[in-house]
Amino acid sequence: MDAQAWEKVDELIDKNQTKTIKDLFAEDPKRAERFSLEAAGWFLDYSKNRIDAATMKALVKLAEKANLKAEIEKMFTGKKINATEGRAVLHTALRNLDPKAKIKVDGKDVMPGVRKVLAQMGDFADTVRRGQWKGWTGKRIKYVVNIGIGGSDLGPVMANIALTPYAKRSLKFFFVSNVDSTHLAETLREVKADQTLFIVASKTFTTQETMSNAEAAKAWLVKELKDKKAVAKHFVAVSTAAKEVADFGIDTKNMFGFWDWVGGRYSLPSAIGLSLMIAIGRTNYKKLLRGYYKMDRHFRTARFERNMPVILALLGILYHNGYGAESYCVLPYDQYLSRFPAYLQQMDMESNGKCVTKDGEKVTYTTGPIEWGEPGTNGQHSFYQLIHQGTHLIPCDFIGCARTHNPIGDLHDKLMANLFAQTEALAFGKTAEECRKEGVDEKLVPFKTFEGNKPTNTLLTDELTPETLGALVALYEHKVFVQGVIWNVYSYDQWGVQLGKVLAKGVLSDLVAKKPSGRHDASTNQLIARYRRAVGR
Ligand code: G6Q
Repeated sequence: MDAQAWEKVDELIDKNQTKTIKDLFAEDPKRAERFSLEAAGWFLDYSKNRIDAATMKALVKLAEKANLKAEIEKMFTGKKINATEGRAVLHTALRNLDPKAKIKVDGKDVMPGVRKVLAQMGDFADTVRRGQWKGWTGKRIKYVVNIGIGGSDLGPVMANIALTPYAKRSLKFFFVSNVDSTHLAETLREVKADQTLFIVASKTFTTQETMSNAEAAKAWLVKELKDKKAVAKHFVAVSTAAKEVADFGIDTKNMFGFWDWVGGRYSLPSAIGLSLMIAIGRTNYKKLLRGYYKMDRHFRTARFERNMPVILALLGILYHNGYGAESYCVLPYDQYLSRFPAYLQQMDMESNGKCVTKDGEKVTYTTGPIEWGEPGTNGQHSFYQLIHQGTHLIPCDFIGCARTHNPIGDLHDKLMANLFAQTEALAFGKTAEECRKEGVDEKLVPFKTFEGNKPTNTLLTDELTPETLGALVALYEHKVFVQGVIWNVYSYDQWGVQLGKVLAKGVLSDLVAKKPSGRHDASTNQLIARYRRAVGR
């Protein structure tokens, strides 16, 4: 992070210390308008923040000093910005709907491959949706089970729930991720083998959890249908690893490929979205891509002062580095977005949870905020208390849709009233004086006073559709990118995840060995011994 540019931001924080959000609104009647903008179907009101024009200018300078413009171009044009893995970062190519686009990696245009896989997915999704894809006994598919984990699970799960109103309801979708056998067992109780399609979604096709679940599902299917050949009719793969897919017994004709330049947590618009495409159909899927594409173009072309992902990123940095806010909260007021916070959690925390700069030096500032959240209004009845009156500063993003897919009486008005009221209360609070005017007993005044001055962003769209969902995901993807650029960290590797994949193998061998090696620390050895005793080994 550029020290000089940051110093300026810091100075302004100090200077404005005494001004609250309430004061800022009182000073400038045009503030709401001034600090709002529209992009790709989303309206962002960021006026309820501890900012003024000078702070925003200083923050934009920070982005400029990080060469953000050039970095954005490097990503969009396929430069190998994931240097620790020697890879390009091109999830934007997956939704580039310009028929003339050419994007080269190692001298080869990736776009023909992107279009080909998309068409292959569309054809396959059609055959399943129309009942033309027959299982081993000749029955049509009714159940689709996606087996994958992390980036090969969270996106499809989140989007499958989000786009329920667009899904073919005669098909039932399940997502098995955890290596806890309960996850698979409970799913298999819900489906019938002869009507089930398993999608094994794994970029590497070596991930322990996914491969173990896929092998177990295969064994179950063969047992149920009493023929090994049935596997070809009930298993397809989404992967970059053709050999491993063939070794598993899946016909590579039924493999949907993607590329090493698609990071797991950015892979929803790749073939990893196959289950989603089967659910919503190729036309709606294309609309999802269109939404992504609109936000991509906005991000690539808008000046920073009017660039939604850049603004969200800069505000995040202001609170994280300037005010010491360790976490931020994402609060969708839409039940269909119930898994959106979990999806963002991976996107943000796996990308910027890094403590070493691109030069291999330890960072001298904090990076990667903790991201969390729940749908409203549920959260209001649990953790909002701490946001309103606790000792931590937790900036929040509120997300709402003007129209509901399920109008029932005035429920939706009530939902949205809660959203708006929360941002109002968080920003403006309630003074002791106001409490007294309401007749609050003097003894209770300190407890019923709300400091306010809590920053929020509000994101509104007319309706949650495939297009607006795509734009929303892209908005946060690019926000995370911008923060990674400013913090000067590599956002597209995940060595911590890789470590987990290796560590468990060593322990597993000791859980099952005739005699454990005893090579771990005393605590781990004790836990292994206790487990072995309990299971009779
Ligand atoms: C995402 C991470 C990680 C990954 C899973 C699954 O960016 O790399 O969450 O997606 O570990 O990996 P596979 O798709 O290779 O099974």
